Amino acid sequence: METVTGSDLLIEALQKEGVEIIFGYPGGAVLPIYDALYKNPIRHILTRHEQGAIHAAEGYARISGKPGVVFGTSGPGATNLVTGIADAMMDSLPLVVFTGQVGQNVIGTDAFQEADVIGITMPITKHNYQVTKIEDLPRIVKEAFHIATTGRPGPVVVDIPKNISADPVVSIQDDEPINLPGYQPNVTPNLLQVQKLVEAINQAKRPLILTGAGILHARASDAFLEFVNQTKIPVVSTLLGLGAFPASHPLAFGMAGMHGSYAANMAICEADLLINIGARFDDRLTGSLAHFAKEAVVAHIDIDPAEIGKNVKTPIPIVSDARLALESLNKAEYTTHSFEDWVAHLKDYQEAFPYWETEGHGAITPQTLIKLIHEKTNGEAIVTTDVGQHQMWTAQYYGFNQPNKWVTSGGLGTMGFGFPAAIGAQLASPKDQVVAIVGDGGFQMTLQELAVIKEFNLPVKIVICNNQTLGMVRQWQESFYEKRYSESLIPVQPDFVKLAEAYGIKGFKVEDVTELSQQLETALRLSEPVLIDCRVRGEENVTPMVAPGKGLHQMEGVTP
Ligand SMILES: Cc1ncc(C[n+]2csc(CCOP(=O)(O)OP(=O)(O)O)c2C)c(N)n1
Repeated sequence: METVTGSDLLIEALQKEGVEIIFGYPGGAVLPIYDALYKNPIRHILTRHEQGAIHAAEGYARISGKPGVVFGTSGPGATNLVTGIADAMMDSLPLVVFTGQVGQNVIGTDAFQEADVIGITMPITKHNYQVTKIEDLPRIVKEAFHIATTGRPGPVVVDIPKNISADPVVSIQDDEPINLPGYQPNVTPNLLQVQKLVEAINQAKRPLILTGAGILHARASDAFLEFVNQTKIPVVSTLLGLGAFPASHPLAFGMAGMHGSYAANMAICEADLLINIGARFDDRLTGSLAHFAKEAVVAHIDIDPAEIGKNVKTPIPIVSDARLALESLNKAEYTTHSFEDWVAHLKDYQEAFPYWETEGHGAITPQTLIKLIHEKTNGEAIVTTDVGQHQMWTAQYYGFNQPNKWVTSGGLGTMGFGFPAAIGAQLASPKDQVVAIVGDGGFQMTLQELAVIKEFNLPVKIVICNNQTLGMVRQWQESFYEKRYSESLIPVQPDFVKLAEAYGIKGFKVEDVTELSQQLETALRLSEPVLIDCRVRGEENVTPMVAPGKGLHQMEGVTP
């Protein structure tokens, strides 16, 4: 009888799932797994840090719609993955993460490189498993992919003790269908609830739709566009929902929330019906809940019933996949054919209170930088960001017109996310132009992955929005801590261009606004990785802003 190892079973199971790419980093407890991978056609991307691997897997999942797969070793390998796992959980990205574990005979003895991965990841995973019997491996892998990708997507961890991955076993055929009685996500909408929403739309005078990433995860932008064109309801977006609806559409009123547009926030304040499709009512979006959407009846379409009514009272709850709900809504009859006065009123806000920036006086303003990146990429690039001011300027100024081109860490707000996520995005979509817009602070958290874009000649363009500070922290200290810039100024920086060159990558430094356009164009044209260290005005702030604890109507910095 043929004998194989647990690792062989694992690789076979991954092939059955159609896995084409794995991001990871080896170590003692996963050596048997890496050995089984050695002659296998599945592509492995060796990042230079486990955090790079998991953010790359998130970028891959975000763009491809397929689960990102990660390998890491036990102990420090696994703990280095923790931030990315939590990030994927918050932003509903499907990941299947395999961690090595010490042998079962020493679990619980503080053995070398032992960490309680199950305990550590329990609150930040959709589900986790420790494999205790080799025979269970194929079933667990199958279940892990099922759980990660169905219902509300999320990360699943599979912890594999070394003896299980290394020991020989008689080859196991697993043809059983998945049987998880406790996990039956509901994806189809209740038609009575849908009808209730249709009636509410027909009665509303000032309806508004809030788009979230749920539309993007469901790949439902076409159905959504049809819904808006049919109902003529104006649309605002969350940070993560950008691109679900074209920013240039006449009914698009931009991003809402802390750094959203005044028009979008006032639309929420004044709406009489708020239809949330696939968004969490996150505090960065709602501001003070006591003041949130006071005039509105709230409808919420979400695949995760736990999100509905969690923060905001929701008389019209619809538990459903966004696409299925929209398809059903698109079949309905709408008696109101436009909300002209309401839309005109919002247009007045939009024209009177656009995003504004201070005069650069020859220096590059971050806003100019983002607008130029939009122009030079025709607004069609996949754009990833880190977290901070540059992230908010990108959200405000890039003008996402296409779905699934925007990759950012929204829920957890993870610095160091943007660059490795760009690697995963580029691997998921080799033909797309991928631009990673990063802060000089965040980039320094994961820049070792420059080795990866060099090794695989990934034509990712890295644009450092270099204000020589931890900009968003500096801004809060200016606004809320009387300019006490405690540990937010970072005067000592590497020479980023030389650093790129040290990895064998082209680097440009741009300081003058007159050179920016040309330099960007040159970099974007090259079919190789390029880093652009763009020096921007350091004292620029992201405006307008809803200060913490304030309502959306109390937005500050609306005008210069
Ligand atoms: C891992 C992590 N640590 C700390 C923070 C808190 N934080 C949020 S924004 C920010 C500053 C980011 O600075 P930079 O990367 O230079 O971007 P900028 O805001 O200047 O555009 C910090 C420290 C975070 N979000 N993530």
